Amino acid sequence: MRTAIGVVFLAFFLASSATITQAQTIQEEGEVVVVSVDSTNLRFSPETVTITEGDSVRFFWSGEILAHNAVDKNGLFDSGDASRNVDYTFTFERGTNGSFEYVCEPHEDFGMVGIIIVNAAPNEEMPPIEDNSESESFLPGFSTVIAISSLGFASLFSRIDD
Ligand SMILES: [Cu+2]
Repeated sequence: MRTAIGVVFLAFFLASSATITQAQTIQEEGEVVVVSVDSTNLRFSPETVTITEGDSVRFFWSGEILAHNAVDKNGLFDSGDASRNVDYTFTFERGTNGSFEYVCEPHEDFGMVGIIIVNAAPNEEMPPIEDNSESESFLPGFSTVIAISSLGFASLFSRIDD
C-alpha cells in the first residue's frame, strides 16, 4: 500500500511539471509585427504599431534606394548602422509597457519617425501565483489530469495485488 501511495505522488509530480512546462511555453509565444519602409522611402510603414508585452517588432526591409535604421530615442533598441537591407527583431519583454518613439537617424529631419505602443500583458498571462486556488483556475484541466493518473495507477496496483 505504501508503494501505491508513492506512485500516486509520483503521478501527481509528473502531471504538475508537465502542466507548468506547457504554461511557460504559452507565455513565451508573442506576436511579431513587421515594420518596413514605404514607397516614398522616407517613412516607416506602419508608422504606429500597437502591441502587447511579450510581442516583437521586426524591422525588415531589403533593396531600399536609401539606407535606413530604427533607433529608439531612449536607447531601448537600435537596429545598428543605417542600411538598405535590415532584418532586426526586438522583443518587448514584460515591464516594458509604454510608448517608444524611434527614428531613422539619416532621415529623422525628413520626418522618418515611428511610435511603438506597448500595452501591459493581461493578468491571466502573468506567471502563476503560488496559491492553489489561483493555479487551479489558471491551469484548467489540471486536477482532471491528476485524478485520471491517480485512478490509472491505483487500478494497476490493485490488479497486481490480486
Ligand atoms: Cu531612413
